[in-house]
Amino acid sequence: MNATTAALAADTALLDIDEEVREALHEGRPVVALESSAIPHGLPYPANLDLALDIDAEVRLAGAIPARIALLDGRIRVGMTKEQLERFASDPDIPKVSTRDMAITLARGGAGATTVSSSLVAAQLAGIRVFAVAGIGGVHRDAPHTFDISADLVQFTRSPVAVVCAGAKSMLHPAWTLEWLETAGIPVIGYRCDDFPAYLSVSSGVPNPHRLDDLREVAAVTLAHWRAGNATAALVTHPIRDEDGIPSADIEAALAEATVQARAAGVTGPAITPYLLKALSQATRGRTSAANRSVLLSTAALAGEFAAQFALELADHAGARS
Ligand code: PSU
Ligand code: MN
Repeated sequence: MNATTAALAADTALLDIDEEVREALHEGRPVVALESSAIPHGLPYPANLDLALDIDAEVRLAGAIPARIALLDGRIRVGMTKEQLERFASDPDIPKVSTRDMAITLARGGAGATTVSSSLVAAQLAGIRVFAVAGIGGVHRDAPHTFDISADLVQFTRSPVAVVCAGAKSMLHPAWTLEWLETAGIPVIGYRCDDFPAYLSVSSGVPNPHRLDDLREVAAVTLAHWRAGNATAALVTHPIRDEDGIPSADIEAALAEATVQARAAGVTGPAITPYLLKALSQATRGRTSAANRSVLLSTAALAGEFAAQFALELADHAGARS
């Protein structure tokens, strides 16, 4: 590689990997990457900080190391410190940064709260193979008019990372999101569930294309996806706990109201997701906040367990080859 080619290659020198995360990756121990966009743009301070710390604790309890991703001072941080989390939680002006916006933030040296898409770019660069998020972005319901399809979906076609989630966010179109994923060749595996979950509700009413009940088998399928040469993501879906899920009829009622408000306020583009999530919480008088907490914690725990199973599967496979 000549100097020009090298200068244009993906550059891990942009990464600031937390020491504990670096060691775990080096030793092949399970690591779960997490996004940071919900921290400044989700709950108010300090509830957002406490929730982020609780999510990290769930990942640890399940036997993996959490690696929360963010952009800081023109660098990609993998594994935020408590002080960094505190800063993100207390500053709502830190912008939401998707893959599209990543380079601008990096080159200018500012801070950025990474979405699923930009977090996956970072996870891939750092060599992390498991990512957790309660609700992925997807095809928005007004997409036929707005073309609003989350960059999360497009990034799945570029990053070989297992995304453990409770389906797509409630305000999205689940059937169109699954169609998009099928077109893109992204495996979607329901872990112990028939239906594609709907984030705050147990079911979106649309089935997962596949169901598996053994997490080690899910790990084996994910590995097979990559061994076959697919450099893309695989989705592992598992719903919110039954007792914490909100009936979809209630979500729909609240959403109808929130959507009217959003239109009246002229909210579009990247602002629409955080706006609708907040409006949903207000319309249900905080009920969605409790559900949100529940699904964030359960997804983080499952991702930790999955990462542990995947590490075993990978070690077995590596052992069989040597
Ligand atoms: N939670 C929030 N605000 C957000 C998101 C989550 O409170 O903005 C992010 C997630 O990181 C997800 C993104 O990746 O919204 C999807 O938004 P869009 O539809 O703009 O791609
Ligand atoms: Mn969008």
